[in-house]
Amino acid sequence: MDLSNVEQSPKMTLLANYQVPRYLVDEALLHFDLDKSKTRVISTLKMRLNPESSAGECVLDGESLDLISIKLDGKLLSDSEYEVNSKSLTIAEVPEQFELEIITEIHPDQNTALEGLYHSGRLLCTQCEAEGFRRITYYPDRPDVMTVFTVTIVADAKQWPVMLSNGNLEEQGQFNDGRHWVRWHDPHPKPSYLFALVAGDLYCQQDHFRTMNGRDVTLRIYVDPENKHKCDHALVSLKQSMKWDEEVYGREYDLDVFMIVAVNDFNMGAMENKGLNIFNAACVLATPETATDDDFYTIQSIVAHEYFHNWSGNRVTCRDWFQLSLKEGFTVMRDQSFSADLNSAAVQRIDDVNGLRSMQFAEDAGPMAHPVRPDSYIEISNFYTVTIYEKGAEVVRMIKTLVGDEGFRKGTDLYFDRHDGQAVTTDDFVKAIEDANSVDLSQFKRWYEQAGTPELSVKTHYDPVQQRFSLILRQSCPATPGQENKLNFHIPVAVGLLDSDGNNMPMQLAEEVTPYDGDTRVLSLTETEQTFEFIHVSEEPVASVLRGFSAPVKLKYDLTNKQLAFLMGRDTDSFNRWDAGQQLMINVLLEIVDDIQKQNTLALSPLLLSQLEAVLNDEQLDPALVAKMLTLPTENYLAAQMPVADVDGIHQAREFAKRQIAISLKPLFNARYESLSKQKKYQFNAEDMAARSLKNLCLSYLAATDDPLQMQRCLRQMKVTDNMTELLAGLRLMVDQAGPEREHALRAFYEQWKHDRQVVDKWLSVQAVSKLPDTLLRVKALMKHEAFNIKNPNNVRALIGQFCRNNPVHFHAKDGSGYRFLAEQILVLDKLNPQVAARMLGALNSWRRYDLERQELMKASLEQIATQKDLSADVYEIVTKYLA
Ligand code: 0A1
Ligand code: ZN
Repeated sequence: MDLSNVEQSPKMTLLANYQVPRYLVDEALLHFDLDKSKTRVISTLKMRLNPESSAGECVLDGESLDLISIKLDGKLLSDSEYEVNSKSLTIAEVPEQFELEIITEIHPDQNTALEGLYHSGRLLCTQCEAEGFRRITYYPDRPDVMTVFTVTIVADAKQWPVMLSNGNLEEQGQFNDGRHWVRWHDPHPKPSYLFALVAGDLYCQQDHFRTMNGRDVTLRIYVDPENKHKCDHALVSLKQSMKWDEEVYGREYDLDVFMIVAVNDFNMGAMENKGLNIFNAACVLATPETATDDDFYTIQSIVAHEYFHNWSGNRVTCRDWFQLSLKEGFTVMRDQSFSADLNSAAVQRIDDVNGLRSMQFAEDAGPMAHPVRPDSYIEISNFYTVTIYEKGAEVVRMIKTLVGDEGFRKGTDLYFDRHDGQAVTTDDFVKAIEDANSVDLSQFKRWYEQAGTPELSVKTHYDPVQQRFSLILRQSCPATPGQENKLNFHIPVAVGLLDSDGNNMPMQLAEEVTPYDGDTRVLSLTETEQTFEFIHVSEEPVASVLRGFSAPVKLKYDLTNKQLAFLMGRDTDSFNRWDAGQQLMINVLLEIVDDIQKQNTLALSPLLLSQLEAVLNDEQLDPALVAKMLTLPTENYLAAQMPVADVDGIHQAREFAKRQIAISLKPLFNARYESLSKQKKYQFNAEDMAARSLKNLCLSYLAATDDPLQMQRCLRQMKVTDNMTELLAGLRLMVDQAGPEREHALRAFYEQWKHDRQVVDKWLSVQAVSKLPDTLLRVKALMKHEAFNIKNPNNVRALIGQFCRNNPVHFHAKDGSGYRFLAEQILVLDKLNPQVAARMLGALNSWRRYDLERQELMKASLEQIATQKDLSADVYEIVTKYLA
């Protein structure tokens, strides 16, 4: 019986209540008799009292398990000697050192939550982070219990020819009855969340990597046979990651084999199980024909991310789940700098900041706001958030900015060295950096403890007689749930000063005797307000503040549109150039929204137009940057800039601006499109990707002119291209124009690609984000299409998720239809897969930022969910926090 959902009023876990585990597990021998409907697990645990604790009952976690028997030191326990409930198994008395043998049965094919051991397509696989191992067997399922695992798997040899677990393959054999067995041993002690098992009829592509100390590591990717042509990119990415981690962090791989498995049903992107990473198929499989440049890019970074966890997460792991950002923030920061090193650093930074601002800032300003190190949770799965990951990465990045590249490396060396094999805290991480650099980061640590996005306001003053320029920096941070008043942060603010020709000016502070050598310098803001006074400043400069986005703050710096245009054209910091352009666009677009509200005639700022023209004409500028600089902020991001989001006004303003830009610069878009259209075989490299991104951007502007010829152009691009990047870009534009061409293009696309799940998900997504008025009806119809299965998280994200998150005009339709649709789907999903259901709720995170009518409608939907009986802890936690 599935007991996972019976308990109501789920309880809160507090960091303040942390206690060391009472019993430790030195060794775990797991024996699996695999079958998709009933798998038998025999777990033999060598346990002992933790010397840091004191004797008492032994409590093991366990959920949705059929308990068959328990033996303590070889003796079968009777019913009275233990107690089981839906969450745990308690043995009243155990000696100081003992062996437990527990037999349980589980039902992988009934596991739609995709936690623990589950059945996906034709394979069996596990997902144990954060608390899935307790759905496999009774165990102290917490990251600070680290164990050496030996895993034996027995199964029918025909149905399950490949059987994998962590570590190295020790032995294997055949039985006479058609079954076979394997034994895997992982010599590195690990927490249960890193356990993995996979079985199925899988194709394997193999490669090798020679480590810096000359050890040969076998690399294997396992996929469904129909995907055997899709492994090359992931293998290349893996080798790049292994090399980069050696060169940049001195980290070498530590087993003889490294395996990656692709599965179709997966709640997240991928999982770093020791030596056996399991990936959502969409995050690892790619060919130029089936995957876009963005997919290739993302796959490279996720492969790297999971690989980097081998040190930042596995060798040194988290003491408890409040420390999740210890591994995630650090590892995201590592994968971001890997991507920056291998591709364009400027584009990487722009994308990272764009993502942070649009997702994390919204989370930090909403009802689920929590610190990078939270101090309470109801359901830990809800804390795999953009705050833990992306803001966590920014926090580590700031540490690096403060201690410098070399200092940071010294710090991470000490951290890995000092804590290898341990389960530690974010405080331990910071301490290692402090000790290696003799710095004091105690104030800085507030970034881990306080939620909310700080505001950084900038004022300047120039004294032409004294030739002094003052930069007055001020910080504040809004209240967040449970945190009324905030203490000052330690904010690293990177600044440069530009003269009227756009040259960097010297930056000598008044208290310094020698000039500062460099174009950008990092100021530390630690008080509420500080003035930094620069001397020998020969003309009034324009300050370029927060270069490279040196801290995750909201910058309040009242530059005029003219000054923004100047920075957009001249700043030597690429990030700030882009950012000035974005701010200019925001100013212009919000003015248009205002004109729409006042029913004024609309016009587009000639200043913006001339800046965009200059960028488009700049042949020296990386085409990838040109494309970024010509991209208007999203409707969602614009909504977040208004006190009350005006959904329809924003949509109309953005469409208007886009069309005006397109019409005004049409000859230029045309020319650039044509010059980038020289047929060239697809390659995944920064230069070609840049060209494709600019080409597709030009096409999207051309399509916005409503010139019917441009639709022909989209069609032509779809016909002649050899890659998904250009094919999908064409389709996306066609899907926004009603008419027979649209229907034909969609049908043809589906016919061509219906055998390919990754491509079919794209087909669902483009329809979900269409601007056409009947989109919700279409989405509902697609839910009945053969291409859609509500049990598959990728399908749900592609269709329902895209509609709710990336189609604001339709999701926020005034009649509330979008909200009612979401609520209905969440209630269905919650019974199947609580994690996916809870994630979908995120679309309502900012519900209090809309007009009162919409707020009422959203609230009604939230209440409809909240009053449902037997909600999962996942959905319960989010919905109650939203309504609080
Ligand atoms: N540790 C993984 C993310 C992950 C978390 C939970 C999962 O299942 C609920 C799966 C994956 C990572 O950071 O890549
Ligand atoms: Zn991770």
